[in-house]
Amino acid sequence: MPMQNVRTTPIEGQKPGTSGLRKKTGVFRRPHFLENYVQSIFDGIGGIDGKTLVIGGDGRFFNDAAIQIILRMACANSAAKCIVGQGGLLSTPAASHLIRLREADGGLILSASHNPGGPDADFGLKYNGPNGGPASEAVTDKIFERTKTLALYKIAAAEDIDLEQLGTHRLENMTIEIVDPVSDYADLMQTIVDFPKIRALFAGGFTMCFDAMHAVTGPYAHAILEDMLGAPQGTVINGQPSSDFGKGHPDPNPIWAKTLMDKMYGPAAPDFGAASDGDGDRNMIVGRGAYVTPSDSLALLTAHAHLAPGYADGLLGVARSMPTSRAVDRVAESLGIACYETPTGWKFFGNLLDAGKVTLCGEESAGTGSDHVREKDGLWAVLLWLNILAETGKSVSELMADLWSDHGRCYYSRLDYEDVETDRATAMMDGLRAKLDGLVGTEIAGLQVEAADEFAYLDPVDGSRSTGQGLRIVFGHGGRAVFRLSGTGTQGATIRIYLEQLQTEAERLNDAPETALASVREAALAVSDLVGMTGRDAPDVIT
Ligand code: G16
Repeated sequence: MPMQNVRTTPIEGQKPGTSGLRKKTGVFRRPHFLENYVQSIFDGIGGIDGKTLVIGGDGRFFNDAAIQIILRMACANSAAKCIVGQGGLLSTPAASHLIRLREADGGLILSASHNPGGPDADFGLKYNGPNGGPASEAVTDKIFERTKTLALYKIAAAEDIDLEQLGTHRLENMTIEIVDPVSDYADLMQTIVDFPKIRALFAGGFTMCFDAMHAVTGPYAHAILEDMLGAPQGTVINGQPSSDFGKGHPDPNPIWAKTLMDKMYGPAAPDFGAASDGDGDRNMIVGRGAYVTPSDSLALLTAHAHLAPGYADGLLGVARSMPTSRAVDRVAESLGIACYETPTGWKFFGNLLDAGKVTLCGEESAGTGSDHVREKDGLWAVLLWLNILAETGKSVSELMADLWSDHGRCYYSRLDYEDVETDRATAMMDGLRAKLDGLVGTEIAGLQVEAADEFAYLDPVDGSRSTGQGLRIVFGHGGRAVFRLSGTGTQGATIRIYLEQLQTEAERLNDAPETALASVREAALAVSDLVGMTGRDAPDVIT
């Protein structure tokens, strides 16, 4: 079989963002684009000669064609083995688990997560290391450097592999093993949460709706919730993965998971609702008439994780990304465990998890996870919630009410301004950054500024420092506004404003979030002059 060395030239714009490289699908399909990036990954990690890689994706358009290219390139770069999810499917947490279980040297995950899929939508590729987690900044920097000098890539001229056929295939000297994407992951879940307890909950008539959003968790949810845990057929909706996610936006939040929200706030609402995203790492939790913010979900899971067998000995510590609300900090303090604050991006949790400093971690962007893998894990969060509901016998609303009365409520919301002209978004951030030092002690929209800075993170494990990680303004009485530019968008710039307001007065724990956050929102818009600087008078998405 001929191995080809194909001459190429560097392609601009291959800098990995918050979570790998995400671009329009059309960009990934341009000549050499994918090949250049894959070769840069292989070179950036020191070559893959004799190595084993896990490969899979969320099934979006171009998933299977891209996997065929990656396999031919892995072969030409002398990899020993590739383990691939059947049909090219692997949820991100399942891929992370497989890397760890098989002691692979890393993996390539094909996904643009919650972004829509299709020829005119988005595609993405990221490299995860031998610990199963997203590559550290040091590694992604090496990959990016390589993209700037690349002169050739290696690829085998070979027929496509049948990705549906379970078992072992050969491509020259490389072995390809096609595995069931669900079974190892389902086995892992049984070691963490109490399956018999949850089975008894469903047997007792507990009802649930899980919206797989036409994405990768469909097969996992059908197998685990319906087949193994006995939830009635029909509990999982939109459970068949499709290459364009049923023309939807596979982002589990109240805007994009509207079908589920309508059901949960309707007259015949089930006891529990949940959704997951394109690649299965994000989750949304909603009770009957009770949406739970991701920040509150992290706090709730921290408070009750010990009820599940996997965490019966308690938690070592917890971590949250900086923009995530400080609700979990309050729970951690009451438990007497450490709470770490990291930049946005799951990769920053890896060292803390590997070093045994934290057991749970999470982000406002609907990501929650634990040390069982090195990615956030949507279905795991849903199962842990089910375990807690089964153990306590309480409803979602009752659990939340208890959490707020014990620790206060951190009202929370995120405003997203999408596809803003990059220059204008940058100018707004620069303008605000320049003001920060002078803000402390001043009053904005009636709120007193207590602190204002640009977040930088010193990794306590490897001593690396990450700067420029978001502008934060802390107000008196538990208010906070954070400003960041998204690192996952594929068009223009996305400005994110994160709003938070603590409330501890018992009679104000059930205010409408918009009311509770009105002052912080007004102050955030005033101090940033967002409307004047960007010409946008309203956010595109509010979660
Ligand atoms: C990725 C990262 C998360 C991050 C999120 C949003 O999630 O893994 O850590 O919170 O993007 O990032 P940004 O605010 O920069 O857009 P996913 O689910 O898209 O892989």
